[in-house]
Amino acid sequence: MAARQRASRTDVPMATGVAWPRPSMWWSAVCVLAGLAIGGACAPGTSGSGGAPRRAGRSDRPLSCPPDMVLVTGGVFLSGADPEEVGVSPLGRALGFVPRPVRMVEVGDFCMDRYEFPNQPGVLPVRSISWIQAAEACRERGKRLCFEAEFERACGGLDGWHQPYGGRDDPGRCNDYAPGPGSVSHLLAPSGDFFGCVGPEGAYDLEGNLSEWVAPDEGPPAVLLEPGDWTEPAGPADGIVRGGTIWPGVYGSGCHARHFHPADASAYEDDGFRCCMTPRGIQARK
Ligand SMILES: [Ca+2]
Repeated sequence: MAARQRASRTDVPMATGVAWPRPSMWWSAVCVLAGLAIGGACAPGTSGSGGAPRRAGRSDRPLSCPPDMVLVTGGVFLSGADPEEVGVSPLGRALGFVPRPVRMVEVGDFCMDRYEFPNQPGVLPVRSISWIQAAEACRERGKRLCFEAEFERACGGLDGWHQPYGGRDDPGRCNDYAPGPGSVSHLLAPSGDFFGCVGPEGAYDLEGNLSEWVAPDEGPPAVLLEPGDWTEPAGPADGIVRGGTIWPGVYGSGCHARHFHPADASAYEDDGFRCCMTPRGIQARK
């Protein structure tokens, strides 16, 4: 797929580990210097390998998810991005479609649908659905909409990558670089067709294809580094949508792209969703 190269969050491949002091480095420093142990996030083995971790002090049972979901272990991760890194246009800024501020955030363990709803590989995902309808569809399946912090964690990993596959754009790897305008029905891909567009734990299409409705985080997330004026950008509407879509939008693209629509709006044909739930083996979130 033809695509344009855009400035990425780091111009150094993350695989080399030579990027500017990204969170894993900060994180180690914080753990050592501040002695933090919030949520076990400083402990080894909490970086989301998709295995069956045990959470000290929370349960003796290993965590597990249904086979069509991925397990994402909780902990502290880098949330947010600068608008320039995400590619927010002047119009997007004027509309308030900007990423969350850069900060460390804690999230609990969760299960996430491997694909956009209806979570079936090779099937076109559901679109033109309101936030309210999406939340109900998840509820009917014993799940819930993913929280915003969960989307960020599953997409960008612990290091807050710009894309689900890493810190540097690889145009065409996700379905988010459609050249020029086109109909969504023509450009939308069946779930999993972009097989390289996968996050650290195995969730596909977190970037691109459809941008995704998410639920607002429950309670204030923990801010562990650089405390200060971390005012959450308020949206112009009550429904949050995360990630890029088929083409670069006014709100940019990647794991940190963020925009808003009214929760009852179903007219946006490039918006979809996926469901999350609490893993088996720990108590349900309050
Ligand atoms: Ca998506």
